[in-house]
Amino acid sequence: MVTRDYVLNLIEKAGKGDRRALGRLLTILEDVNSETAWVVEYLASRSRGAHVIGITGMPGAGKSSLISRAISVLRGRGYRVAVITIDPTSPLSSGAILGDRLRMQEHATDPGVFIRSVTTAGLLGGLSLSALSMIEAFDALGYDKVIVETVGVGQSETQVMNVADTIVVVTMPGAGDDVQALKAGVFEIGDIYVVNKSDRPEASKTYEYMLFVAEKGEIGRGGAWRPPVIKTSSTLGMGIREFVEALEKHLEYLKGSGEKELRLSSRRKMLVKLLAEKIVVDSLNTIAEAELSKLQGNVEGFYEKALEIARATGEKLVNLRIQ
Ligand SMILES: Nc1nc2c(ncn2[C@@H]2O[C@H](COP(=O)(O)OP(=O)(O)OP(=O)(O)O)[C@@H](O)[C@H]2O)c(=O)[nH]1
Ligand SMILES: [Mg+2]
Repeated sequence: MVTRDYVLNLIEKAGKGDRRALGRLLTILEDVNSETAWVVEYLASRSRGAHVIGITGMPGAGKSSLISRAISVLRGRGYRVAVITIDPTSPLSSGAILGDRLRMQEHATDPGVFIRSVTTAGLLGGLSLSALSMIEAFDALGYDKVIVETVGVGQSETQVMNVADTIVVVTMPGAGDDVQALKAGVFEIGDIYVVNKSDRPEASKTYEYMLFVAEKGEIGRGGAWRPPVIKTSSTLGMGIREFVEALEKHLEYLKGSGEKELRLSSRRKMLVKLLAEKIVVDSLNTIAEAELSKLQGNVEGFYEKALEIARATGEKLVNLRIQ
């Protein structure tokens, strides 16, 4: 049982720089439910307007390496930085999160940097309630930049669009196929496009192509902002300053145009949606388990049974009260 005093104490300590307290708070946020939803609400009410940056792109494009380089520049400018890396929970990808950690390890002892992995994907795939709740925590605790690294393929890319202020799409030089894949998923979502691994000879071709589509206005989310295309090499540390500069410019644009407010409101809407989803699933699980344990042997008529459970869940939800 997580008591209110315990959590408030954690938040206070975390606010004073106690990293263990912050770690514990994040563990509570890893599995938000009806009993702990108030924590997220409390944190959200103390938002300090962090710049939430989503980094997405193909697996292995160099997202983590780029983040690690960018952290150094951001720290040099006095910002506190939090990173949330999202693991797609597939056994195949368990190596990815290790890779993420490894690449950012040099910052592990910096008190102005906090890196956390989220292992649970959302119930419907993609961004999870845990990740969103953690964004609220970092924001409330005064982290200036909250960077979310997403898996790189699938739904999380489009979902990250709903929560981040600035979306960075990282691509790398390679076959035209990659560009086609990129085109299918992420041409419309980025605010900044990065061609990483520009130390490789094929990089200029990819860069030229990206510039070409950028000039034609084929990338980006529409509106007055024209997404820049930046060439970087995380290995050599090239283009990192330009990248951070682009992040800052985009933040200025968001503030100046009033879009920062809009993106905060999309983030909160997403939070409401994911919380609703969680409440429904939790109730369903409780009821289903109780009902299923009553059933004996081979069950026939399972559609009717499923409907019964769904109805019972609905009834339970109607009677649910805020704790
Ligand atoms: N040549 C070159 N290699 C790079 C560069 N950036 C990253 N790499 C290498 O590319 C590989 C993947 O880098 P990561 O930073 O883990 O890429 P990622 O996009 O975070 O990967 P996932 O999280 O697994 O999707 C590593 O072997 C890096 O060393 C770069 O600028 N140039
Ligand atoms: Mg990574």
